[in-house]
Amino acid sequence: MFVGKEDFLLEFYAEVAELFGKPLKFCSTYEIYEALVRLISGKAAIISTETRQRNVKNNEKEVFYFSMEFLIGRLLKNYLLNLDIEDIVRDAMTELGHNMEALYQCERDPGLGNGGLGRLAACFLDSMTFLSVPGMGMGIRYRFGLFKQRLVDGWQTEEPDAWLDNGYPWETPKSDAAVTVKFGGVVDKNYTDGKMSFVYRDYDVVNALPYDVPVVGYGGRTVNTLRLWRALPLHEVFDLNAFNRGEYSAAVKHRNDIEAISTVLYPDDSTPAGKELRLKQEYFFVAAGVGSILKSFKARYGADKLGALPDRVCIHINDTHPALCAPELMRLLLDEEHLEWDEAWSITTRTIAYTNHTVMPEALERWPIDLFRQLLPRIYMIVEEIDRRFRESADRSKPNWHDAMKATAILWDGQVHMANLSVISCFSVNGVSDIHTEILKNETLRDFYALMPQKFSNKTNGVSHRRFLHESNPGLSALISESIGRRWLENAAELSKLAAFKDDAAFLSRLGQVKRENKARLSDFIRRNTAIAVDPDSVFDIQVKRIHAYKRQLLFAFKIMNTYNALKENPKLDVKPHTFIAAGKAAQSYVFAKETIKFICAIADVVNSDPDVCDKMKVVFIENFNVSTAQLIYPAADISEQISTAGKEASGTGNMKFMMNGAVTLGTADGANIELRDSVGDDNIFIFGLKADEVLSYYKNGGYLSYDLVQEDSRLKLLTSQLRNGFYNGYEFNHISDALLRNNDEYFVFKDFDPYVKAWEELVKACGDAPRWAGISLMNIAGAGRFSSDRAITEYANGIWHTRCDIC
Ligand code: 26V
Repeated sequence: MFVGKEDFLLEFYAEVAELFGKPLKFCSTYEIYEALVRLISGKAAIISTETRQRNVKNNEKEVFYFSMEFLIGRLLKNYLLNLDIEDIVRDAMTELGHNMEALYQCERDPGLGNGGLGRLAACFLDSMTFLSVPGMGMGIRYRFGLFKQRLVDGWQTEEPDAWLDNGYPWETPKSDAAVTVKFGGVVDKNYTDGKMSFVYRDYDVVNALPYDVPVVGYGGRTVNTLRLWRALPLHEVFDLNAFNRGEYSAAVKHRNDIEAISTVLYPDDSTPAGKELRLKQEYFFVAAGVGSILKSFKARYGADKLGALPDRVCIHINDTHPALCAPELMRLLLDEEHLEWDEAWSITTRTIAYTNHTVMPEALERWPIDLFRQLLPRIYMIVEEIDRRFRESADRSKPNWHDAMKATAILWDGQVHMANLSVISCFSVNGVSDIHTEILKNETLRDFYALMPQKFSNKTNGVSHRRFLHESNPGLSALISESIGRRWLENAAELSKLAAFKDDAAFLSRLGQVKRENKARLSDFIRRNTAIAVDPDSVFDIQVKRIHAYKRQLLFAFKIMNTYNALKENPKLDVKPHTFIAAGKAAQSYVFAKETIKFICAIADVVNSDPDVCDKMKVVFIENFNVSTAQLIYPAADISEQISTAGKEASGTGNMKFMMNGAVTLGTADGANIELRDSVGDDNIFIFGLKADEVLSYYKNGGYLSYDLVQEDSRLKLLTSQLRNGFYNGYEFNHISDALLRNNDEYFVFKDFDPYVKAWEELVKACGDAPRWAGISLMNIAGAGRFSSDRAITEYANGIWHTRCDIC
């Protein structure tokens, strides 16, 4: 790409001249950053064209990964590393007097997702591209990403994330690929020659304009595309009469109503989001994406070859949010391509695959039928017909057939059940960890599993080890490469070779040094952002993730307070100095989660200002957790807190990111934690607490009374009384207290408290033995290969998509 620094500089000068028409020395840091992005984008465009030509030549089947969320993070450093030109560019920039870190900081981190699901989609794009899986990501170009979190007196406040304000130099609008999407209106049924046809009229039209972002794969062989759709009016409608009456907002209402569709990302909510705009978003990007796929398929293979669609295309839906892909593809095949139902259904159900990401009943999508029918009348008719035919097929001779029908119906109780629609209309249904898939098969989707077991499989999640280890932790990356060579970047399984260094004192000491440097880096960040001074030589015990009752940030908080209470009672207590770090956003309307943040901040206030304890412990809540802050946090962790109520966390992916950075997991037997344990062995992970079947049994049969448990445990008694007796600067935590005592502690925080504290004490003991600890940490890095998204994507490509996938 660039032979050396001089070669790079030549092209860079040309880029600057073309972009800004002024000498480099008059350019701002931001302009230098922008020119760099444009230069790399240009190179990516060339590889992207080559990728497409190669795929066409080889007649490759393509995957379209539909996701409402893509948390891609900053791209510049990642792409320079993937193209192996970071050193050259760094040298060149230093020569020009520019600091590379400052240039990286210029990039906005697009927050186009809520958490794990959105980041998983981005890791998958990275791995698909590295493995040359032909494919594309399909999403929405939200003008505002997830809100920015600011803490005011310990309370979360939300600010809009106007990430596009200075433009986003990685994106290119593709007006020739725009698609028209229709909403509302009326459907007429016509009977001619005994055949029914449907005429759709009086609808509203929206122009879907795609913006393409290049996905640069490691090694620079392949560049795929992330296509983000923006909603615009098809024709400019300006109400001149309204304008002349001085009603300026009425004059532009048409434009605003349409643009609203791609204006803002919906946050995860604590209540089901029965919101019309959200449904509009889902249909908008599905119709745009499926429309464009069919258009290019026909252009390439001919309209008479639609029967071959499942051999050439796989549509993957990331959770149920894009589930309308099925009825939309049916609509196009029936109404525009004039296929018969059976043929259209056969094509559709062999083209689409579905991943489920949660078993939380309140998170399973459902839409009120009235809203759905009015917004998408033709799609509703098709859903009704899918539902009718599925019910017809039910075997009524089976005992309990009525219960099974209730559990599997798409239309039930006035609602459209999107998970059921997805299972019925997809050829593949997968969970995201072993235990999650088992729960899907045996509980959540058991009636479907009984009917169609062949559809179900497990694909345990994975994360990009290139972003979350190589890019985020350059010290560790260099140490690994020095020890086992650079092949691990392409084949994460090679990390297992590190196990050979388990008893190598020199190596372990260097591993400790790297961790110390990462902790110092995070300590600096904390000092700059919170004014709290933390000791990089203390144990960094960290929980970072979305705030939710089932993830049990409360358990972490109570452990911290219990340690504080114990120290107050016995100041001579021999505890290793600890820094407890939490971060994560709460959904705007989730009152309990917001109170949890306030609680952790209140604990931080008490602990950090108490001279009796503050050289033994510090508590920090880091604001605005996002991909960029995550990349600073994971490499600095000693302890990774993965403490959800067993059976609730589908997989978790933070657990994997911590692990590959040498943090040791303190966790429950939940999600992928169980597979982390299989990978590192019982000696290198600390698992505690109720098992998923025990939790289920308590839900079904009762037998747990949180109030009684509190009476029996003096630690819990003190902790609960502090919640309401004004201990925290007079503040009373009523939502937390009610959830634990009046609502009988739905997530078993108190039940798991004692085993949790014991497991942590074990862990801290291990931590005090430096060589043993370094060995445990090393075994975690060595065991992390399985959790690379390269492994996950290889399984998707071979087991579901049946596409090309280069073995690493
Ligand atoms: C959303 C909500 C919203 C309403 C209240 C309850 C609730 C519970 C969970 C969710 C998350 C829905 C989907 C999701 O983001 N799942 C996450 O997907 C990750 C990638 O597979 C996985 O690692 C996480 O365990 C899973 O929670």
